[in-house]
Amino acid sequence: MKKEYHYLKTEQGEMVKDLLSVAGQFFLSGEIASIKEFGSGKVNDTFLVQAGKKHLRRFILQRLRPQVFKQPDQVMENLRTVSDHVRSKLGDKKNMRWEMVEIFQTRSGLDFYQDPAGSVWRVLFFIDQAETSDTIQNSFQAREAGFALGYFHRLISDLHPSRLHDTLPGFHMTPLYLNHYDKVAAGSGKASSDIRFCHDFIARRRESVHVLEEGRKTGQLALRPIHGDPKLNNILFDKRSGRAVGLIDLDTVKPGLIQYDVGDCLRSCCNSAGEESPMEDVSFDTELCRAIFQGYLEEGRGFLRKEDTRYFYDAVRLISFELGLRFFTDYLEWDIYFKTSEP
Ligand code: GN1
Ligand code: MG
Repeated sequence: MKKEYHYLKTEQGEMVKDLLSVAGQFFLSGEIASIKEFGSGKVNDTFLVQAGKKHLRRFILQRLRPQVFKQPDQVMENLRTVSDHVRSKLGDKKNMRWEMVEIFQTRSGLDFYQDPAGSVWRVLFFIDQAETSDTIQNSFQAREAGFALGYFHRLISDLHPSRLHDTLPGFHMTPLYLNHYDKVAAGSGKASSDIRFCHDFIARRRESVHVLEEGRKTGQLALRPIHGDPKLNNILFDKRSGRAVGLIDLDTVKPGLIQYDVGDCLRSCCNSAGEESPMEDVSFDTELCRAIFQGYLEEGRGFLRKEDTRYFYDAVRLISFELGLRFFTDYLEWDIYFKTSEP
């Protein structure tokens, strides 16, 4: 069979990584049928691998972005901890489909491979008969999305946050993004009417960025394991029934405030035009929001406290602002963090 990609072009344009030899750490080289780029993540490099002796199976091969994940071994330890925890709780439930990301180990029995340049690579089992969606289809799907986040939160709610490394210090702490923006903006020579618009937009809202962190400081909100990136296309739906069957992209699972998760899920799913749409098409659909909460709260009853729900409204505004702030700051810094296709 044709080998489709042997090399990965890094952000710097170097052709340095021999994908076949990386995949060869996990599979016998004669078993690898193809390796193709896959997905639309803005951080890691992701490939679909087909491999197997008689029957080909699909796997996800990923390189963790070293500029973002400074301690990729800890990201992998978290993934192992969460994956084992959830799997032990699911037991052999037969009445409902729920998929948990599963690590496929290297040929020497490790959870990841570190290449000579220091990059961490891992392989995950591909989850079949499931799909993701870039735009929300209807209220049924919205309710399922809410259920997925609530169920995931419930499954990890008894995992003590101290068992997880903080792999991205400052991730989802909006005031810290604002501090960083202030420094970058002060030294940036970029100027245009769009840029001025963004600076003004931020100036008018900067007082609001402390709301969740204040809640944490006063003890109203508690640190718990969170997903960290529960946008629509990180939710898996069963191909036939359309029911949500799992959350993927667990690299940002770490101790945090679940309000950021709820806010981010609403930010992503209630904009029925999808994340990559032009600004003028973006809206927030309150009917979808209602459906998401119906799904979420049914699961949430088991672990939410009264104070938790009081912050949900603030959270959706805050996380939308935070993401805008992060992308705009990265633009001012010449796109060193996110892989983007448009200014
Ligand atoms: C990044 O790589 P991806 O698309 O899963 C980012 C998230 C943002 C998202 C926006 C570690 O996630 O925080 O919400 O882009 N992940 C990290 O699309 O920064
Ligand atoms: Mg992500």
